[in-house]
Amino acid sequence: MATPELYTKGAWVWTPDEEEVWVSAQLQQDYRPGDQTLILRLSDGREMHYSVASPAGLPPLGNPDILEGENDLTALSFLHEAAVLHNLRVRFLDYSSIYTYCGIVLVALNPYEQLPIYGEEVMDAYSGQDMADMDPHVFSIAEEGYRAMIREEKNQSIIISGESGSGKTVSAKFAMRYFAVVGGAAQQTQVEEKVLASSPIMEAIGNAKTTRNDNSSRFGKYVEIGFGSKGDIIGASMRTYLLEKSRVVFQAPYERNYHIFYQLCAFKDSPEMRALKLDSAEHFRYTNQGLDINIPGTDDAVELENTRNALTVMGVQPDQQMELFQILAAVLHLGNVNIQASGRGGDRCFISADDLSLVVFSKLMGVEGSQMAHWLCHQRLTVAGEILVRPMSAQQANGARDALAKHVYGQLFAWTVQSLNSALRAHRERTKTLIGVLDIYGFETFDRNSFEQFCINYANEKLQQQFNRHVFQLEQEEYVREELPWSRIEFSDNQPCITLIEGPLGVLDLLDEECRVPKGSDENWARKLYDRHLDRSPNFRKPRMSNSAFVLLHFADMVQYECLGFLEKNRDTVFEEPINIMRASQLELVAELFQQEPAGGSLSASSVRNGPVRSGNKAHREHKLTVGFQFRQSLQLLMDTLNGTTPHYIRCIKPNDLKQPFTFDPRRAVQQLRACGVLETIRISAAGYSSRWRYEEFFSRYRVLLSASAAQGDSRASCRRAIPALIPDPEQYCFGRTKVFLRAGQVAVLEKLRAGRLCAAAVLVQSTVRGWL
Ligand code: AOV
Ligand code: MG
Repeated sequence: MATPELYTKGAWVWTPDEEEVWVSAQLQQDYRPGDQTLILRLSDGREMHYSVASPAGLPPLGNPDILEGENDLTALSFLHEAAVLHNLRVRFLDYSSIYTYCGIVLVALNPYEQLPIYGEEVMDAYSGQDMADMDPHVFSIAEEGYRAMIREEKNQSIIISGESGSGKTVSAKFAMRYFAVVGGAAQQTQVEEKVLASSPIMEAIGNAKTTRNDNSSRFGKYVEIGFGSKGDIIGASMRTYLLEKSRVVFQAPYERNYHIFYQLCAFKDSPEMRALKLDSAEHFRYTNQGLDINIPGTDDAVELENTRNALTVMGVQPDQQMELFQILAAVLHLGNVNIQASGRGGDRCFISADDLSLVVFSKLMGVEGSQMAHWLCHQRLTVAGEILVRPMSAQQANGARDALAKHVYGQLFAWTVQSLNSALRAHRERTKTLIGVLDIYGFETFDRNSFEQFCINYANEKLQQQFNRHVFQLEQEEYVREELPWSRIEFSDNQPCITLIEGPLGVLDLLDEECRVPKGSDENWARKLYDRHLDRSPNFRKPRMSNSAFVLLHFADMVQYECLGFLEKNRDTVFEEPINIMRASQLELVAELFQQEPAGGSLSASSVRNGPVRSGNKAHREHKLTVGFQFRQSLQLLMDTLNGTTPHYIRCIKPNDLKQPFTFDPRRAVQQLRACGVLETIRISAAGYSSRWRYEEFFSRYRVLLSASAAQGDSRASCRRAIPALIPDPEQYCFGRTKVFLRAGQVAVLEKLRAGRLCAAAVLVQSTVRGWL
């Protein structure tokens, strides 16, 4: 790439820097082959000696000024990390441009500031345009997907990735809004409105404040928007992935439970909510563990109005809404039920008959309080065919109570998704093609990482692999198969980490096995992990100071997971008796929630058990699907779905950890760019071909452009004859064995020519017809 002749006195180069990652410097004398050092002058005037003998060799060269701020980084003359980082920064800080094309990927930097670039007039400007003519934007990617869907009659997907707080959910919402506006023009229906209304509802019940993001998605979501033959929206459906249920009963410092609880508490004094006996969120155990119940800049009361309006748009009537709120309030009261230890050595416990929280909980759920109190403190066991009732310790009962709360919330979440799906379902006509929008929880690491972070990071690992496979592996295999002249571009394959997690005897397998063995424990599982993977799996480490934690080297970063609690979270069991009581509730919705047996594919469903696993009773340990097992399956299904679409990628970058507007921390940015392979993506996009047609397909679409003589013979020969006339620059295409490959922007050129030709033909027909009349 960079040749020694370019290293002359006065040339600009990049040199590594602790703080800035790369700083620019000017060469003080010509470089001659054989020189060991270069003398550089940094912009602050300091001189330094740069060792050419280092493995890096000559430093990367600066790009010509004219390329500064370029909106597609494949245009850079010198393509290296320093140039990519510099350009993203200049665009972000000097031009407030948060979007940049990095080859086929749109990179989006989180501005942490509302920008006036999402209005309908902006959407109109993007609508109907070619990507090559448009400034990078979520809308340009959405438009590209929409046009490709119509042109190729093929399902598309917008895959949004990036670490926690980088802007995925915001981007997903703008993409969906774009489809609603662009696809909503044909008929005046409520479908578009409903598609948009699903977001605030899902955020209210599935998003929460974490230390990384004030509005962090704690579930994954894949929304498929269905379009009819005219490109108009006709419906949508949503699949969700593994909700973080532990948050319902526990929050780390400075985090919150799901937004909806605080929204309800903000309405505690409203007359219509009086029956719910709400209080300030500070007074409920399930909402006060994070110590701070507020999010700066968010008014939970206003948010509840938004949630309710959205529910109304979805067709959920006010009395049904109150039923939902009633169950949510009941969960809060359940958390305040006071379980008191009793018996010798505290092996038993009880709930006082006048425990107000229990009374309110039971009333709100339409169940018998005394029954509930009994079955929160006792369990039914079947030992050797006999049914026994055994008292629980206060600690066990607290665990059972929390498990019940999580279960109720999980069922309510699943029920809501189902209801939204029925409201969004297309009735009138059959969907022709779909565009899916994927917005999952981003990669995250906290002071303490548990099963939830493990699952979230595993999902991100899978998504990164889908990207690698599509962009690097399959692409290059196709070039080789089609016999194009091609030199391979290397990328960092994350298969070893995925094998470590989901392969035979991997982390998930060993976890499931430990959940099945009679005396399984988190400690034993840790030991098995060390035995199996230490010094054998390159992505596995054991922390020096702990025997109950392990470290995984993910594509994005190293994460230490604490084993404590993994088994229980993977089993996700609730006791059967409290569930039976719920099932018999006088309230329709409550009864309905618990009728549905935990379905195989539904990840928010817990497995119900009627005794403790450690009882050694075989009947209790059979055929249950663990959370990890189901999650692995649902991710595989998601990958299959995505692989059946033409993907469009948006890569969100979190430019600083302080949520500061337009602040660029180069170290954080470069870490994310490296992890997701942005540089390699630009390289392959610059060297490769963004579109391809089978010769027959090309022939049938662009027949109007071929002269009569060129259109003779087989389609391959015709294409070879015709294309040089249509695309003068031979660099812009390449003939493969069965396909013609085109560089970025060429399809747009051909489409314009075709449209012009068709239009001219139509005018001709019209004038001929007029002539006849
Ligand atoms: P995430 O979805 O990627 O994180 P969000 O989309 O929730 O991240 O973004 C986090 C916050 O960044 C938002 O609440 C906004 O305040 C701000 N933000 C992001 N994108 C924009 C934008 N385009 N314009 C203005 N502000 C923006 V997580 O769900 O935690 O992985 O699990
Ligand atoms: Mg999100």
